[in-house]
Amino acid sequence: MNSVEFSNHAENRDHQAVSLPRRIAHLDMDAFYASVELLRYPQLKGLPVVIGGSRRREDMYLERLRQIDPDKDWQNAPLSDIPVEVFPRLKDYAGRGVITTATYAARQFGVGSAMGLMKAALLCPQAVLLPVDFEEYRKYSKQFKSIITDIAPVMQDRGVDEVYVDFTNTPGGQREGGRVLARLIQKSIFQATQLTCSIGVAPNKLLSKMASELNKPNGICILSEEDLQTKIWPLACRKINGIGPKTDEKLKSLGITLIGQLALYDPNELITHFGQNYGRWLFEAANGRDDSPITTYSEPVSLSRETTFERDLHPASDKDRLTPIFTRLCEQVSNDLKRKGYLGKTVGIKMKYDNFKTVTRDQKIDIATDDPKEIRRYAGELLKRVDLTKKIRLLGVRMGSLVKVGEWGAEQGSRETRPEEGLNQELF
Ligand code: DCP
Ligand code: MG
Repeated sequence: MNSVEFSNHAENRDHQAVSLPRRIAHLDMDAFYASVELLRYPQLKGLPVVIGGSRRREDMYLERLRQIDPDKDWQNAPLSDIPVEVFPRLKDYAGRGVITTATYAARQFGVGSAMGLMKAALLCPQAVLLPVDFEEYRKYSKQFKSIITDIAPVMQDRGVDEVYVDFTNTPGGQREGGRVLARLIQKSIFQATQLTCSIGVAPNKLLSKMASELNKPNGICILSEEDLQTKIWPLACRKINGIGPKTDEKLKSLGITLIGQLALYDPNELITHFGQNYGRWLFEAANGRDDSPITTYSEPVSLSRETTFERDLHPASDKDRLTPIFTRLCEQVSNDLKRKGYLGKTVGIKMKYDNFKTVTRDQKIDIATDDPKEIRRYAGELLKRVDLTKKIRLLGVRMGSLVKVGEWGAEQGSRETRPEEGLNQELF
């Protein structure tokens, strides 16, 4: 898995003479990774398909394809020619990978994001299992976002498959409460990519995010303040973006499960339990109030890569396996930095033990870097600060305190490549 954390900078607020009612859209692609895969393999349309796990050897398929039709030139055949029966099935999976997403046909069996593949195999053994291909998803992500900004330029990127768009002052953005523009965006994305998305339009970001889920897939939901009690209050508190599992548990212990209950709770009580800021925010959010701005530009604050092993590994006895994995993670983070044009000034590692306890360690470094050897050296140093006597199931490397390559200025020129003195004494 790779991940990017963002901090928001420039914010965009319109200060126009005539103030129109705020119309904020949230757009979220439908079963994104899976839908992109179906563009390659249209023969899988309508079938349960889950995305997860790692890539298998292509030549394994070739062998099976040759068995099916020895005369066909499979090397040069279009991917859409691959017969459905050749695709790997969930029931044949063994390992500890998790589902990133599933097609709607697969979701009917109760499988979905974050579920272990082997657990999902019990629910839907016949589902086709495809590996993740982030490159491909990033490509489509860029494409659908650029279609949106051509139509409505004030857009906030929220990750690979979702954005907020300010319709307020965009031509047509007020028509039918935003439905006309939402339809145009949906249609334009579909025409260009064959991908569908769902859009919610509401007076603020908080409500629009919930609205976009209400008519999924390929839906539009226009939400006004009057709809709050009928459409939002019956939903579980977790549906509010900003209420995580821990808060949800705490709310439940107070007898609050639905947003409507939270909205009618005594705000002072909430402040007692959750503190001044968060307690107040919970109350306001449940009442549909949110004035957070659309931020149109964001810089990553960190880039990280991590991997969960097929089986737990011990730092001493599995050193030979861990060393290349660790080095590879550093190289991947380095590539991510280079691709995005950043240098990092903090190196961090993450380790999850076989008892699921997670530890992280990080260290500021003198000169910002994107060099894989440097990252590897500092990350190796950090290993000395964690317990290496227990088996581990996950290992991660992170670079933080990022600066744009060009903005690092004179110091960048003096960046020295250091000797690899640390490598010999590495712990793994
Ligand atoms: N994703 C992931 N791990 C998760 C959740 C999501 O890797 N635990 C990835 C796969 C998804 C993409 O992020 O395709 C977008 O996440 P969404 O929550 O928007 O899920 P989908 O787009 O797949 O489905 P939906 O139609 O419900 O939006
Ligand atoms: Mg989505």
